[in-house]
Amino acid sequence: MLNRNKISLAVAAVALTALASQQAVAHTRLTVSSTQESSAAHGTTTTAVNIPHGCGDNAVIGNVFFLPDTNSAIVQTSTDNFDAFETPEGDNALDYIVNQPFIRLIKSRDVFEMQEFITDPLGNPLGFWAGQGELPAHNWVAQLPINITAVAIQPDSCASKVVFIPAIANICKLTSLAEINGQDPDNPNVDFWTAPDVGTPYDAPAWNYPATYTVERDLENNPLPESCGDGFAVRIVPSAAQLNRDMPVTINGQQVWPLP
Ligand SMILES: [Cu+2]
Repeated sequence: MLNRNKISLAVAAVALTALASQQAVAHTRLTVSSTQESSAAHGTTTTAVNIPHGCGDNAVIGNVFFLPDTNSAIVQTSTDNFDAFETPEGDNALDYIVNQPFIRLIKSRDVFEMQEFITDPLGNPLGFWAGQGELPAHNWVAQLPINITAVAIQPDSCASKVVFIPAIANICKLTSLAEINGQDPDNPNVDFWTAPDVGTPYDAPAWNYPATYTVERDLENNPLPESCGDGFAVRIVPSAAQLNRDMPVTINGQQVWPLP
């Protein structure tokens, strides 16, 4: 009896794992989505924005990717079991991390001919947009390679890990925001992989859930303060102000997406 239970549990586990990895394959994610914290000055994680399909039957003709700007980011902390999150009043991302992660673009023209950095007001690269190329809607996968610079976790904080929520848009038609609002959900003009409920035109639909980039605390070299217990997870999400600032694609001072 015991053995049979064990076997059916194992079968269920395999089935669940298969389901989970299928979901991971189905959506736009980072190929490497977690790393350990590091204070190494030049430490980076090599990863890529993985786009597994078009917007329904529409080919992807552009992409936007950026990390949250910690100056304005929404900060959430986990409550129980690291699953549910709340947004404490007045918390700043730098309460939990020592430094903002930036990106380095790995030079590549495999999918898109044009790439430009998306920067913070000081000129530091938070992300990029890419265009002039095409990912066919079906049976092709695009990988847009980047490095993400190392992040250190605040030693006196209770953060056991920090989950960055990047904002990603797969652009399939150059349209106005109005045409995005009313788009066909089966063959959309753009697929947003962003946090829902931020309150911008770029929020993902509620059924969607965004990509993540997790920085795990190095518990050996940066142990949690005793008073923290097991600690909690922190989630850092681009603010509405940042989404409205960084999503639009501008070439030579002219906004090309969304169409004005
Ligand atoms: Cu998908």
